[in-house]
Amino acid sequence: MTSSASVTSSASVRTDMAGTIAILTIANPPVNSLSANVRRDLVAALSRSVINGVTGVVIAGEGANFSAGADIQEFDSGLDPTAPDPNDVHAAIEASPVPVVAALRGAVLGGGLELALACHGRVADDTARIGLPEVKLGLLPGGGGTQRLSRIAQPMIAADMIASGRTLAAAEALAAGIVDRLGPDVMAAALELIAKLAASGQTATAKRPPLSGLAEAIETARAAIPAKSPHAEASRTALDSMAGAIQLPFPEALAQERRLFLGLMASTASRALRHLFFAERAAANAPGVDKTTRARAIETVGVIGAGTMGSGIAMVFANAGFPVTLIERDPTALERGLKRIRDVYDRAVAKGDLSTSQAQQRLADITGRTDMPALSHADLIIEAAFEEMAVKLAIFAELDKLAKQGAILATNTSALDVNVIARSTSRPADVVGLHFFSPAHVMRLLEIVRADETDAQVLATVIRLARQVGKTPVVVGVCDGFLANRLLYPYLRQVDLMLEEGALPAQVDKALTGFGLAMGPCTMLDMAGQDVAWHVRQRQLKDWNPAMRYSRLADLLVEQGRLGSKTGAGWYRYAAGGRQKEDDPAVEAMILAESARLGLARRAISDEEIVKRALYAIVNEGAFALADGTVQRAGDIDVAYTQGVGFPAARGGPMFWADMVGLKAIHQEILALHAGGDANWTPAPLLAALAESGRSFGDLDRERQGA
Ligand code: 3H9
Repeated sequence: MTSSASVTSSASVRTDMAGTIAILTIANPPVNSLSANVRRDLVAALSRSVINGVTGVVIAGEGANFSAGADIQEFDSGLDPTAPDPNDVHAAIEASPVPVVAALRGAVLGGGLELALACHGRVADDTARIGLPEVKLGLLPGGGGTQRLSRIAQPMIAADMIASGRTLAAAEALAAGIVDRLGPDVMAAALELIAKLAASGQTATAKRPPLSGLAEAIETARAAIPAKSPHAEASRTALDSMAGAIQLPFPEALAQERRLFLGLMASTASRALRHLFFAERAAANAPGVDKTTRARAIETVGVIGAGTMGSGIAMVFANAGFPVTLIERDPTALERGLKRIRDVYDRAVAKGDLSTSQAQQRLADITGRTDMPALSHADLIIEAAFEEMAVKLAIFAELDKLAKQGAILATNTSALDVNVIARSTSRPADVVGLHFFSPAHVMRLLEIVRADETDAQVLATVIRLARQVGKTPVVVGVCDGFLANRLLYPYLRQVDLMLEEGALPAQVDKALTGFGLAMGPCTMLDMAGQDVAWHVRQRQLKDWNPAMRYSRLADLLVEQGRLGSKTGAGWYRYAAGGRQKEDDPAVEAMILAESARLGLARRAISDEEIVKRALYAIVNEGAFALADGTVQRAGDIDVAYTQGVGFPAARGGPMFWADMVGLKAIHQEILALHAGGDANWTPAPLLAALAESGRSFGDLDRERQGA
């Protein structure tokens, strides 16, 4: 490229000259978001360049990314963006007398793509990831994206991108007409394109007509919106806005887009999804660990136990390209585990999700062994054996002898004391809990359990590794059930108590799925196995507070051998071998008999009461966990519940939902429930304190972050 000299720089946009062409570089780390100062500096730099008589302008991003779009942080600070708003920036570009070309690399997302679409041309290298992901935040592209993409991109692709938020690779964007040319040296390609545009004259995108076939593409995309998508409303609204390209003159369509954008921005669903965006990123932060903490190198992984969890965990790492040694002492059980893995990959190939060669590669990365010493070179060893302390301690004693120095030793326990496991070894600093959720290769949540002596480097390593293998890490402290399960215990207790008082399993499930949960609690326990929850209850009953009401209904199920779908019966009955559930009169009779035995006059329980009691129990326990320090942020609970327990993302997680309901109201209702004398409803002092001071869980997170 032509040599350039930096001539002007403002805080967020640098201007360099390449001959008579100005190169404006957005420099707003980490992702060059288009905050108010960037917009202002861009307009100023452009106008200065034009006044100085440049023959063309390139807009680029500093570092690896062009721009990840609007600064999402700004959305909560007021509905009207500080001038100039994105449309003013785009108008300035379109009014430029000389061609303006966007040089695209890395993230070209949301407002970043909208900025590029307002330019007269676009070039990209093959690192570019191009998309309008606004719907994933419950928004629509509000800076002309629905209008300009309709005039440039192949309509079926444009409508799908806008409704689904899907990101395109550079080559796909070229084929769709979004990018004019690709080149390994994006700046050289931009200068060439400017020369070509200057010679041929250029038309601003806004002046072009929408492409034909748009109406049909919009309807096709509308029909493809999944009914249960957390952003279905945003997707539909985004397509309505896109239709403006056909129905209205450009300026009016742009004004309509802005109106619809502002409407979505004020919606609870968008606030919830934006909250989760930041909560997900914050959840990876733990005291004493930050981006500068050195991580250990992880190249090989060992997994102990080839059951459902162990084989799922092996796939998580093989899917990300790690060689995995899977240990199971019994050769038959090992073969069963390997077959389970083969079956998953075969199904993925049959569905077209994986190519045969990808599946073969992943399978080849998993080596089954029956001898523990095969793990002596592994950098990370994850124990996923039977959930019993004696079993775990025996395995860790062996690992302590054979694992290499510096290896990270992890347990996938879902409730046992990781401190006890860690201290049983001579290297407690290397021990951590990695609690995967079933099915491990599908569920995104990974609870990282920090034991008292877990080393900060170990924690930093597993946090980074989690993101590398596509999981969302949430760091939690040691307690019974860690985060997700701990908060489920009081929830499930309320379900059983409501069954005693007058509800039936199908009604409870319907009320909670009606609220948006992916699965009702009775169905969930039938799937997970009633015996699993029974073991937890038996452990807890050992030091039960007699002031807490306890229902033995779920225990009666287990005593009758009704362990859930695997035995053909639990809260529901199941056709032979199937998962199709139906109500079982025997269960209803059992529930009614128990109510009678307790002398409870059964009453109609409304869906509203079911939702409140079930969710308030989670919120109250969440407040206890926040106060005792096993959970750092309310946002962590929201991330865990939306990604691990099927809580609807459009409601932001239980703690965000509680903030929306109002902590004062919830506290009052918990006090009323507690007045009945049941210690299950002992209000968490933290909830009381927040309610009394008019603060929210969100406020608490912000205060703790600032502390
Ligand atoms: C929009 O553009 C609306 C317009 O249509 C119209 C308006 C009128 N803003 O994810 P990472 C932060 S809506 C503010 O960990 P990665 C993020 O919080 C926007 N901050 O890295 C994190 O901060 P921290 C449409 C942002 O490499 C840091 O950057 N755009 C933004 O795994 C690194 O992020 C989107 O929805 C932002 N826009 O992934 C894109 N983006 O270090 C959203 C990131 O303090 N962003 N941050 O935790 C992404 O998808 C990913 O962040 C990206 C990088 C792929 C870019």
